[in-house]
Amino acid sequence: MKNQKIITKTSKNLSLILRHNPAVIGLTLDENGWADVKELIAKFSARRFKMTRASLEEVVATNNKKRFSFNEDKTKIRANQGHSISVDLEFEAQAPPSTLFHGTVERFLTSIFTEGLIKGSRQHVHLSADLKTAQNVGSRRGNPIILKVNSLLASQEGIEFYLSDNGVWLSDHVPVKYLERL
Ligand code: HQG
Repeated sequence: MKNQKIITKTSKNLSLILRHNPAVIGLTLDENGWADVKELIAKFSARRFKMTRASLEEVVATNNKKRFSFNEDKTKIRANQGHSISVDLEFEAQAPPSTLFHGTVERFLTSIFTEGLIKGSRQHVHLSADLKTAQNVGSRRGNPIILKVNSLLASQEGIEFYLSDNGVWLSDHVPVKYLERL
């Protein structure tokens, strides 16, 4: 259990560092969001708490949302999605399932049904292929409201969708006409 606590704490710190603020430990990411693993371990251990390659590998392997990935030779690591800093994750647009879902809360609905789904501080709007994930995402903020996205029509009409390495569907903006409250 103690180990699990450290893993969770490490994961939360990594989300902050690799998605939002690498400078907090004096790190820089390359243009594609990659951090050098040796440098990350050294700088993380110096400013946070002791991190080893083994503990980092465990975080990557066991993370419930597969938030992080190594490159092929495991010299670099990055977050798969969720960034607020500008990085190019090299996503290629691809055909989405005909329906996608977005979990939100009541207080955002007026604005969402005025301007569509916007990315806010993140680099993309986050969508899911399954209802359950959208429910969980909405629940982070209160009683979840689920929006159904007519992604088939949207993609036919030129809206682009991307799939992150950890299975999150992303888009730049989803206009109101493709949204329906469930
Ligand atoms: C809302 C977590 C007003 C949107 C989750 C959401 C997810 C609008 C909030 C991932 C709006 C943005 C992303 C508009 C959208 N007016 N509000 N026009 N358009 N919104 O956190 O989707 O644990 O950036 O409904 O599980 O909640 O970090 O996005 O409520 O997968 O890996 O603006 O973050 O994953 O909030 O969550 P967020 P999200 P991690």
